Amino acid sequence: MPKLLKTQVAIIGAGPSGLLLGQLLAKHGIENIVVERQSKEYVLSRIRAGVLEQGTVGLLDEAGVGERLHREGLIHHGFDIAFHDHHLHLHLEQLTQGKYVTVYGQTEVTKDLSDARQASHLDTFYEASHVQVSELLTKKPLVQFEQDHQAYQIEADYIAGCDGYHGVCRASIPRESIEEFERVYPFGWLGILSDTPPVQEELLYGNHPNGFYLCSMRSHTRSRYYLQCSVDEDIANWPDERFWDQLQSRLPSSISANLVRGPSIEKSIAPLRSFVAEPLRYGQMFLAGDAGHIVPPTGAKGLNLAASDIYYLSNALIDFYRQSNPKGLESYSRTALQRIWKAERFSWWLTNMLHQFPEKSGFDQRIAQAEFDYLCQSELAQKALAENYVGLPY
Ligand code: FAS
Ligand code: PHB
Repeated sequence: MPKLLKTQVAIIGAGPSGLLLGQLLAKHGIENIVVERQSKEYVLSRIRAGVLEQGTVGLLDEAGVGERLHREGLIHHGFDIAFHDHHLHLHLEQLTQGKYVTVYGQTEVTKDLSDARQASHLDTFYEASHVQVSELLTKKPLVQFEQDHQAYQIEADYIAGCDGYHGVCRASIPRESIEEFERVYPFGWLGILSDTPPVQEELLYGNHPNGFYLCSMRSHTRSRYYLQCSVDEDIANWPDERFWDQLQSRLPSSISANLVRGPSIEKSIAPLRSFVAEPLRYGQMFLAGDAGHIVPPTGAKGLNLAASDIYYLSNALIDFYRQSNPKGLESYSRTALQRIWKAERFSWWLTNMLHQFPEKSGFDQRIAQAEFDYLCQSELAQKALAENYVGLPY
């Protein structure tokens, strides 16, 4: 016999989207339950995004989880782009009249959010299996799942599908009620984490004849590097030495000697895709974050788009419960999708400029070179890139 639970908002997924939504709703007295398929340890072990827009930082502050972020996060006023051996520095603060980004790993964001949720004693079910959502077109949608051999059923007013690209929520929407747009890239990113000082203080995105590379970091002593690799790459073929050799060969000659090698503490391959589902609502269920869209990580938009979705959805739910005003819920999908598609465009554009496409013709490669040359010569082009990188307004 299932244990019957009731709540106002049932949140599927304890990644950054789900946990951030849960904190913002709880702060306004809106009951919510989070249901997560994996263990808390597994969720916190994932190494993903690294760059936060100011809007994301502001939302984390509002959720009451900004203290460690402000203490340990690194403010970055610019970043570099290299094309073969040519180096361009983008002064974000000058190009955007004072905006900047913060380098603080998604792992830390998720940890801060899950610690805050635990401290708030809010209902959270980790290691939930057989998660199902149903009755989505009724006023009382249901979430069913099992945990520790006990069946549960949650009756809610609304369901927030924050369960990522491979989650159950989007998959539960009838095919005729949702449209999906996708572009799969013919390569992946091979990422490595190492306790070594970053090769330079700010991020460096590079396009080299052997492929894209990114030099990022988590702190002054922990580096995060990525190499473009083939989409079916076997990570077993990438011992640390091969990674370091390949990265060093792609770096501009002016800094390659500064690369400090060390043992990898994490190594993984992420596929790259652009993906959007429309609309981001089905009956009483809303999709937010990776459950509704995916961007190639080139523009550092994935996590930040999840944050703006949660900004729109949390405010819409607060207006509904506090002011009996449903307008935000009715317009959530349209409002969120407007910002999503602009971030999809930016991420697609930067990915095309910075990666080597196996099937690309000489014409396409010269277009990518011309994009970079135009960027180097035009402050207006740099301003356009910078305003997207720091994050377009909500
Ligand atoms: P998430 O995928 O983070 O979280 C969804 C949660 O739902 C997970 O914990 C999952 O276990 C859970 N779930 C799934 N199915 C469920 C079910 N049936 N029932 C219950 N729970 C379920 N973005 C960047 O900006 N920069 C990067 O470098 C970057 N690298 C990435 C690398 C990888 C491998 C991936 C997959 C993504 C990367 N991203 C990056 C994007 C990433 O940061 C996402 O945008 C971010 O995790 C979005 O957060 P959520 O929407 O919470 O989705
Ligand atoms: C990262 O540090 O993981 C990172 C930074 C910027 C990106 C993608 C990933 O665009």
